[in-house]
Amino acid sequence: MTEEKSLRGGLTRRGFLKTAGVVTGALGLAGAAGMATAESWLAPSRANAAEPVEEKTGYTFHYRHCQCNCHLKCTVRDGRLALIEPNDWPDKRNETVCLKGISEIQHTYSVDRLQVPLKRVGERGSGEFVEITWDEALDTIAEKVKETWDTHGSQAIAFQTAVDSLTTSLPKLLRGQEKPRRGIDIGLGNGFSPALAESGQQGASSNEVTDWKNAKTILNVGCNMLETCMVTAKYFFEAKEAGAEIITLDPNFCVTAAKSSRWIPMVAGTDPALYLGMISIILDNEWYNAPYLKENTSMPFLVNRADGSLLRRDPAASIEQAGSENPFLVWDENTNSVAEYNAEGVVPALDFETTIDGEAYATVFKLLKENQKQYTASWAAETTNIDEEVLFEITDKYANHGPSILSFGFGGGEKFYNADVAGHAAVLLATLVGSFGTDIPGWGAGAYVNAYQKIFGAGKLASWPLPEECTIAKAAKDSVDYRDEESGIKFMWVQNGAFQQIAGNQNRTDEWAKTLDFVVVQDIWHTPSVDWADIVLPVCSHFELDEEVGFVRALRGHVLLQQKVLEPLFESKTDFWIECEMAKRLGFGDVMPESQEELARYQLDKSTDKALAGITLDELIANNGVVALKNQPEIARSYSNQTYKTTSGKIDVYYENLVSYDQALPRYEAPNEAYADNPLRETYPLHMTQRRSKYFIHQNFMDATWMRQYYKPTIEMNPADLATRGLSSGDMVEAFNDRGSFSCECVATEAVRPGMAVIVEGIWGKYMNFGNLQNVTNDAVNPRGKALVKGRVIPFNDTLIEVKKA
Ligand SMILES: Nc1nc2c(c(=O)[nH]1)N[C@H]1C(S)=C(S)[C@@H](COP(=O)(O)OP(=O)(O)OC[C@H]3O[C@@H](n4cnc5c(=O)[nH]c(N)nc54)[C@H](O)[C@@H]3O)O[C@H]1N2
Ligand SMILES: Nc1nc2c(c(=O)[nH]1)N[C@H]1C(S)=C(S)[C@@H](COP(=O)(O)OP(=O)(O)OC[C@H]3O[C@@H](n4cnc5c(=O)[nH]c(N)nc54)[C@H](O)[C@@H]3O)O[C@H]1N2
Ligand SMILES: [Mo]
Repeated sequence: MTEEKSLRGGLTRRGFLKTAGVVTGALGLAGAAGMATAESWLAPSRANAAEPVEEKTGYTFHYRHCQCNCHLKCTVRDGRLALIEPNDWPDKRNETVCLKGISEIQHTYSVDRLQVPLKRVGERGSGEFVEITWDEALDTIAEKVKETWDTHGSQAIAFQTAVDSLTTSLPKLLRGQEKPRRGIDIGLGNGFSPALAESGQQGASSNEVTDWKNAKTILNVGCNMLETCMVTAKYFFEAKEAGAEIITLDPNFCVTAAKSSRWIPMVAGTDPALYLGMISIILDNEWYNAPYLKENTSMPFLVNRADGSLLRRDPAASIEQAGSENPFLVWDENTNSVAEYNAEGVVPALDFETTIDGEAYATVFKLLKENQKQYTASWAAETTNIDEEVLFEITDKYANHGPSILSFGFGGGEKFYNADVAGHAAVLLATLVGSFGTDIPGWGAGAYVNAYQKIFGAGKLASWPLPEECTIAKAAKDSVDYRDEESGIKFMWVQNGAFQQIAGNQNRTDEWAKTLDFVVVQDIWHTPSVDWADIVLPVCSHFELDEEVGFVRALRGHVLLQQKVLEPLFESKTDFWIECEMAKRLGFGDVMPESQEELARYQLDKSTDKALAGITLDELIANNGVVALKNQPEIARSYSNQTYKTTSGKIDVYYENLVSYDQALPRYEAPNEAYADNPLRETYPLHMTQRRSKYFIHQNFMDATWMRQYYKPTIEMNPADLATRGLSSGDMVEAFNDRGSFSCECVATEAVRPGMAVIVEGIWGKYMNFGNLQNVTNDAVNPRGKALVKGRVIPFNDTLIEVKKA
């Protein structure tokens, strides 16, 4: 089996075994006799043992980063995980598990589990460690934290976390900057969400995917939800069976495209052109919902043509002032004069211009029409390489055969330099046809890849109170990247996530990591980040606890509880325990709850959210860890009764803060590197994008052998592109550009558009022939990022490469 060989080869080359040579006696110390390989550790328990010696059932939740958060019923025999099944939920629609969940039986005991606290002895990045005690590890860290506070200030500490550890106090206890301008998953949201002032600003959809069955036309643009949010598959098919036409626009024939009613390929990175072209078609054919635009949006607001500012009652006041305090002005068709937009009886003109006190004004709508003149349907067709007739046809369906859904992903077009322009155009497009806040089911827009998780934020748990000095520092304002000097970071605490994931252009990240004063990595497995640590803290998996009750979560319309399935393996400790120990060592005494149980009770009992009213920990325990939130609609929808938290209280499609960037209304911007006529294409002709796979959650599960048998690292290319390079499937290739290179096998597939190369992101370097795929990815910073709500986006997908035989 070549798979087996490459796994073992990988391990011997760089990873665990070499490390274990330095960490003498690590296994013995961990008290896990026989834990030399996952196989031998696993052997004694069988899923269907005839006469189990000792059997118990435990309940926990699984990862959230695949957006699924399945609740698991686990059978433990002789102290070992033996069987994992979906747990019972009050709402049966949620009883889900996938191969990743089931395979935790192997993955939990993986050879790449961190077993003991480690201290770096070699050069940073070399991965040479010696084992130390927990006391030594935590004392060393605490000393370093205090030293950093004193010499550089607390904001010199950066805390990196994703979504899978539920500690809430540690960043505050460190008083550092949390996820400083991370640049991930915010690209489209940066443009989409300000119009709706949606909290979180991440482009979250306006309704749940459960509403898709009420739609007639669904445009799914660059979202592979059947792999990236597998629990939503049933709603996808429910919609299809109910007669919805699901049209997937994707450069590649992804799994979701394959199951859609129709797949329309397009040029990657041209999503803004797609949306702008559709907007023009809608305007030209007057397919927009004019009464909706007048009533619910900023389209009738007057803009000063000279400087782009919106006209207000008091023009001198700050633009942040609430709309009701300093109202925007519109042209009232009743009185033929300017009027406050929110005054009684005003009928605002939509398509209008006038001169007031010698200055020229036009409505937002009028300016939009002018702005769109350059973005004709034929321009959009040429830019996206979608047939003009097809573009017209799908726009007609979208506008005239609703209810319609506009769905985009957090991958794909999100990871381009121009993503905010696409997001802005998308929200405009959806607004033109009246998608938001309507009473008609099945209208909506946004990212549905995580929509099935309480879009209203229902189920807000109370947060544990900490002393005032425990407050997260704001990331330096000018900082657009961790690695900028302006970020001022000296100390990185990587609790969850990785150096290889947080930025493009890995070689630059590596250089930066060498300059840091101190790095802590707190993880379950030996990810590539671990090698960069000064101190490594081994954490319990979601199955292990040192008490009966663990973390609480409120997602998918339910409150979910993590309970003990297994005793902590090896020397691992819970994230919660680490947090409490740090609190003591940083001089905060006993500010933390005494146990996770006390924390869980507090979070539930003190919550002011009506959806949690009356739900107690005891009820959760009695119901195997799953209780439905109170009074939840069967299908959740945002912005009911047309309420928006924007300045005006209307959908604000005109971005006044971006006037100086000429982006108050979306103006087309090409990708940074992967644009059609980039001269760089002569040297690096292939456009490399990354995707996710149902077999992994980013870098998570790379060490899960039961999953890895289905996948090995490959760079996927169109057969024609392999042929011109004299390559065929299975050849070892090197992918490279000026930033760096990596090497793995190539595979020919018609699913990949000619001129493109696709790879699953997150692959650990040790499973590659050499290098990390992040070595080649683009890290260009769009200067507009500073003005965007969530800062600049990392253009991972905006990358050109060449591929040759290795
Ligand atoms: N199993 C699993 N599920 C996951 C994750 C995981 O790692 N594993 N990660 C989660 C996270 S954090 C995220 S951000 C989401 C992402 O969820 P998605 O957005 O669904 O993720 P991707 O796999 O990146 O791919 C989206 C699609 O975009 C296409 N694409 C590439 N470039 C372009 C482009 O320029 N335009 C258009 N229109 N399409 C393009 C790709 O071919 C791909 O089919 O997934 C989440 N779910
Ligand atoms: N080139 C390229 N890079 C990318 C992307 C891309 O498309 N291309 N996508 C980007 C995107 S969208 C995202 S969201 C990021 C995701 O990148 P990460 O944030 O790194 O995502 P995960 O792999 O889910 O990381 C979770 C880490 O936390 C650990 N972990 C899991 N559970 C726990 C726990 O309970 N406690 C602790 N302490 N640790 C735990 C896991 O072992 C793993 O190391 O990657 C980004 N990087
Ligand atoms: Mo993400």
